[in-house]
Amino acid sequence: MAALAALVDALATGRIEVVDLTAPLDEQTPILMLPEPFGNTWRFEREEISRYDDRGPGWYWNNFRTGEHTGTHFDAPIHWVTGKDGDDVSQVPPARLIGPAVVIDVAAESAADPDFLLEVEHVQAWQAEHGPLPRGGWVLLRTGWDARAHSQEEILNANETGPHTPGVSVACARWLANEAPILGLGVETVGTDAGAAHSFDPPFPCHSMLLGAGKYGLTQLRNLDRLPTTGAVVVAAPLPIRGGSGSPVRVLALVER
Ligand code: 23J
Ligand code: MN
Repeated sequence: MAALAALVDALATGRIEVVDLTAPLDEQTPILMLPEPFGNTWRFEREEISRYDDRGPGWYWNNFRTGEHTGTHFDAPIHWVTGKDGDDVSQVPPARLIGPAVVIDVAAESAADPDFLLEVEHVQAWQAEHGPLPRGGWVLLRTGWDARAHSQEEILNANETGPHTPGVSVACARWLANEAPILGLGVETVGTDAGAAHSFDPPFPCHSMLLGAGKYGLTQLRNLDRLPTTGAVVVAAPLPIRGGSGSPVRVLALVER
């Protein structure tokens, strides 16, 4: 009880701030676009049921349809073939939906090179300065890409050679999956993998290796610049879609001020 009372008090006094890491969801929310012959996720779409009118005089409501991987969303292990025997999104233990988070800031590197890849050496240098990666926690990769989230074109940054967005190298994805004690990886881009990751060996290494190791992904985060390098606590609670590979998610960070 004492810990929760202290939390409630800190929230009321502003000693702990709640930072929303979620991109708003509407018909313009950008989506990943895979090339032919692959299928693609639906955009967020909605249809009005009634709006204080003869279809419902006292009430307003909508139906919506969306992909599991549209907007800020959670990748569950079964999203990838390497994790097919792992948890679906409804099976992720609730205790794993709340955990510590650290921010690795590569915004400057990503501005200079949109194909920037995080390497094991970068993470080791980060750890030398800030301590070990959090056990059961998120690594949040700050690239500055959230500034592009208003535009499908800008966030994908594609040309004739495909999308160019920052991410994680094959070796670093393998290391994060197999050597790091983390819960998962969160990014500001439309997927946890770099734009060029379709051509990596193996392709899409973050998906392949992290989900294969029972870890999770979070995408299209924003406001990572408002988090401390270490010490935030993240609540990421996807919808419990039975058998689902992922879900749109509201991601909240608790930050001590
Ligand atoms: C399917 C295939 C490739 C990728 C993705 C999905 C995602 O990024 C996703 O949203 O999980 S790269
Ligand atoms: Mn996804």
